[in-house]
Amino acid sequence: MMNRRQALSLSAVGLLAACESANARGQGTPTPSLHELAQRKGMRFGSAVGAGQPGTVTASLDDPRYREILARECGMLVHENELKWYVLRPDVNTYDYVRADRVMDFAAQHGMGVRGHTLVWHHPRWFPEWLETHDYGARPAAEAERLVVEHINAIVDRYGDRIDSWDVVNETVDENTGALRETALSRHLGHQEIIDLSFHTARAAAPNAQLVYNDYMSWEAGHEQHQAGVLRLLEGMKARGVPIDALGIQSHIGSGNSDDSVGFDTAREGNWRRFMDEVTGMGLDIVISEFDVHDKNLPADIPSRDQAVAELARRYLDLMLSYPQTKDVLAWGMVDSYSWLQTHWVRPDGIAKRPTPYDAAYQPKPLRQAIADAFIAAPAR
Ligand code: 9MR
Repeated sequence: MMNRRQALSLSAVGLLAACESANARGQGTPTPSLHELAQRKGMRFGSAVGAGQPGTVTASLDDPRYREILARECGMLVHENELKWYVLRPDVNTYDYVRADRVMDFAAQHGMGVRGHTLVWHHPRWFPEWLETHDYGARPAAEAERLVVEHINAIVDRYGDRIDSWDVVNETVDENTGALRETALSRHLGHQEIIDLSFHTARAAAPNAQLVYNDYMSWEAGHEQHQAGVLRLLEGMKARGVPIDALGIQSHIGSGNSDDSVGFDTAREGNWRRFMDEVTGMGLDIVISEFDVHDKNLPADIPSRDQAVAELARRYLDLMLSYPQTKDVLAWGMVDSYSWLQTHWVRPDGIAKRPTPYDAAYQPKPLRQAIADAFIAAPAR
């Protein structure tokens, strides 16, 4: 029997389909899986998973019920944090693969693909402290180059046969100015140089993998500078012959990800289509790389909150999947209790957020149905 809360939470979008498919295999196991639905249209579906500090939101891999949802719904995984420099590289000489390996092992056991996130998160906040204080010596540009090349080669050498898509550079465009961010590496080597070097190195190390620039410019009002900066970056890379295959559009949609974000849905669809047209017009593919729907500014009531989240997701995915260049869709987490948004920009009323396809009781939500429906409605590619 479904309890009242679960019945309510399913009452919004796609109620009938969700119940029918859930009942077919017992509650909480809708069929076909999201990955199966994606595959029918020539796409893939997957999720982030974390092997972080046990007992925290970053440790979803430790939870057998989370693993069960991944195994059932996903054809691919992405490390939430485990390939980042600040996790892998405790100091200049050490590579600590323990946590990253756990994700790779789980993916292998279940025959899943893996996206590589990320070789160079070119953002001063997310490099380890030692990269700032490192002694770059008499030839600092050469030393910065050596660090980047060595890092990329080491990671791709270890995982390259199992990772077919890399976020080579992540978030290097400043959201407010559209300019490239400065880090210790770019100070020594140059902004453009560090990006180009990363992509050329990745191509040489992984000649058959998809190489992606990944960022969080989104369709909401207020993202215009960010979008323009990313377009400038991509155009420059194409003009210089830098090997890039796709743009990773993180797709953290909804309430906006900042303390002063207002409202829930400030999408500017016409403007966003122009952005998508420009990107795809450069011959680039699209990866929806970190999808979730931030419900910070929605009223607390669960059925209406879930419905608003699902409706926005459907509108967004319909637009995105109308581009045949969109081939992979990855959720940034499958279960609400493990979402990064629980610990970032807490709701004024302090209650838990509901940004992912499954609730904290591991039951599918209207958002899960919205994703399924978007795959069903999408043109084949
Ligand atoms: O979900 C990730 C969270 O656990 C980390 O604390 C945070 C900083 O490393 O990164 C989060 O993931 C980010 C991703 O790597 C890049 N795009 C934005 C994501 C959400 O912040």
